[in-house]
Amino acid sequence: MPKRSSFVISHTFYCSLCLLLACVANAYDINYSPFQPEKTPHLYPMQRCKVVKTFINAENEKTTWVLHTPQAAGVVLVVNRTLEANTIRITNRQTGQQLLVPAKIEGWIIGDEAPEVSAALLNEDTKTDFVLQTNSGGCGLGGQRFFRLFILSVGNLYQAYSMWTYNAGSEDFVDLNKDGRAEMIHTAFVDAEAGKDGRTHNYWVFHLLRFTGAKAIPSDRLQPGFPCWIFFTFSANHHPTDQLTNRQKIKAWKARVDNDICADAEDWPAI
Ligand SMILES: [Ca+2]
Repeated sequence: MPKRSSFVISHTFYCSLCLLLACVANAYDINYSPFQPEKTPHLYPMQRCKVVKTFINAENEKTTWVLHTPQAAGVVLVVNRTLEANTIRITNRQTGQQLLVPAKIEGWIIGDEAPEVSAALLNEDTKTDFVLQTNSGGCGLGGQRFFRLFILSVGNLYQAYSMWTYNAGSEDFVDLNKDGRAEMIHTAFVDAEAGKDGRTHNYWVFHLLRFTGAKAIPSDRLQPGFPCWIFFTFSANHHPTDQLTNRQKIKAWKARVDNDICADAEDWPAI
């Protein structure tokens, strides 16, 4: 095991640090974004699904939210919170047919607030897809961990695909190569072995994902500079790090993810 300097901080400590620094909520930490501040990319259109009805059953502590969906989607979207599990389900608006096997929602649903859900065209077809996200970190600037559930159209049905990211927000969804399709900027927080300066450090790692069928897959080739490793320096930094060799990045990525982000993330390219 490589010896780690005291500078490498644990996720727990980092979250505590973020509580102290908390002032701005943003997708990918704005101080360490993979873009220069004046070159923030154009956002991909997302439509927030607002709550239209809330049903609260105090006796069994169940809350049900019915969310607005675009008319063209032709679906009813319902989130259930119970003592046992939180789930989301989708049915055909006309027939009531179940279109999604009820999918489990991880992360937190706090108080009477429904989780954030947005509609967008994410995969390659022209049917509406959905993204649900919940916070699970409770940290502030730069450190909030989020659960994301993608509900993707496949034929006439929907399939769910989940992952964890940091600092989730609508700014994560972009069209960097301007081809009319969405890319998502995924954020990971990785520590690696000693770099060029002989010390160990933490890094934000940004990947581009694109949605194909029922999955999100890495698509870094669409934009030079991805995946992007940004040295966490306790002050704003937007420059790819030169601390690590390609071999060290590959090693650090595989060691760090280990099914932490999603089932496929260990195989995402590190360089
Ligand atoms: Ca779709």
